[in-house]
Amino acid sequence: MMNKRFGPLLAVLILLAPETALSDGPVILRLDDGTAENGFRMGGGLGHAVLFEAPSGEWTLSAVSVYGKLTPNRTSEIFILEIWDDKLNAVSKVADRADSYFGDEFGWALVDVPDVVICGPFLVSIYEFSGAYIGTDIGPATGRSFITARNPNRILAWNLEPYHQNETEWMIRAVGSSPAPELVSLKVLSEAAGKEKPATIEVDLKDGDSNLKRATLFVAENETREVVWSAEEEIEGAEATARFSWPGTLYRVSGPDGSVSPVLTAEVAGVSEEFRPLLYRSAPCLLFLNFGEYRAAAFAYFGEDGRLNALIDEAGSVHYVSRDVLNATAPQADYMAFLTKNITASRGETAVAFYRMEAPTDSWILETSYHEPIVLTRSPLFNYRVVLEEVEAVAGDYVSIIVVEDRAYNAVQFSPSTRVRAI
Ligand SMILES: [Ca+2]
Ligand SMILES: [Ca+2]
Repeated sequence: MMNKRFGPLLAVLILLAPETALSDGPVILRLDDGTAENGFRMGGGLGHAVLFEAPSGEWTLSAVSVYGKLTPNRTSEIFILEIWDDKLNAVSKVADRADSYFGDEFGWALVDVPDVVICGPFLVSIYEFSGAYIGTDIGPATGRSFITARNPNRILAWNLEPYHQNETEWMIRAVGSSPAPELVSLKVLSEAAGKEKPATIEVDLKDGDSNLKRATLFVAENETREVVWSAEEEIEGAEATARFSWPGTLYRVSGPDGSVSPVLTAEVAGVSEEFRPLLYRSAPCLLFLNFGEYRAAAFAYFGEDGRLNALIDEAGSVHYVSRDVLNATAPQADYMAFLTKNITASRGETAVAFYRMEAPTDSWILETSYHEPIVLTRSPLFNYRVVLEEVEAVAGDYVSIIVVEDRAYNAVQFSPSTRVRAI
């Protein structure tokens, strides 16, 4: 019921210019975490293969990124890279010199492949004939990294002891593209923002392959470029209109020892009537447990009255719920007993750091950082005395930034040239 919010946006680093889309660049599919714990060469005509799924109906694969390095005494000068469809037929391939792409140190090589339109699952495999090591990410893995062989094309049994398939990820990524959301029109319907009459922005969008997903408004102070407000709207299909309003306010979180603002929040969707007053708004945050020993991306949930009512991490683990939430769930339950057993957010050992975002003038890249952490020093019986409040934004000019995403991981950014104004 509590959906993940902001995650994709926080990962998005995009350029923007007034009323122009600049980020319909390629999308990178990856299974690895970006750091190599090891490197392997197969030799013997065997391949390192990774199974991906095209993120939209027709996705054009244009390149493959491989993390690798040359083998010191290599017996082969060339490598072969192949793209296989779900029936293991090669649909695109490249053969080239290994030393044109790899060096003596590990690094990412971008290998251009003949463009191929892909539907559904596909395999990317590289045969290095002992000429190169392929970077290997060891840790929790998807089980979608394989060992393959060609002619006939086949997937072989895993035999890389002591490494298991479910802890090994080849550092091979697929680079491709699909139609990105496009702007039809962007109108600032009302530029003065006040509680009575909010600033209103309307954006008409279209998408060539009909998989619109979400539009998000960010409002940033013109001078400092700090984002003070965000709001998102789910959209779908080939055409959509998103309408945003900003009442000239921002959110502040106060704890017993001070407050932080602006805090970016969203109204919680899909909550049943009885929980709605308790889980009204959520804010993405970083949760520090055991004096910072453990940290997790999480969401803080606040009630309509502003009180902190829940802390739930990205994986869905509940670290705190208030007495009111427990009462609504299980009226007979003893909160003190529940606290001892189920609450991992221990008083004094837990802190919550809320995100802040900036849109610097020089780069126009939305940057994410954190506010000072709020340490939960008071009792969970009193919601740690942490409260969310809506307060007036400083009067002045603000810029608005709209990020539009589709279900194929495209994220495009637009900004109207008209500013909005807090009055
Ligand atoms: Ca790793
Ligand atoms: Ca699309």
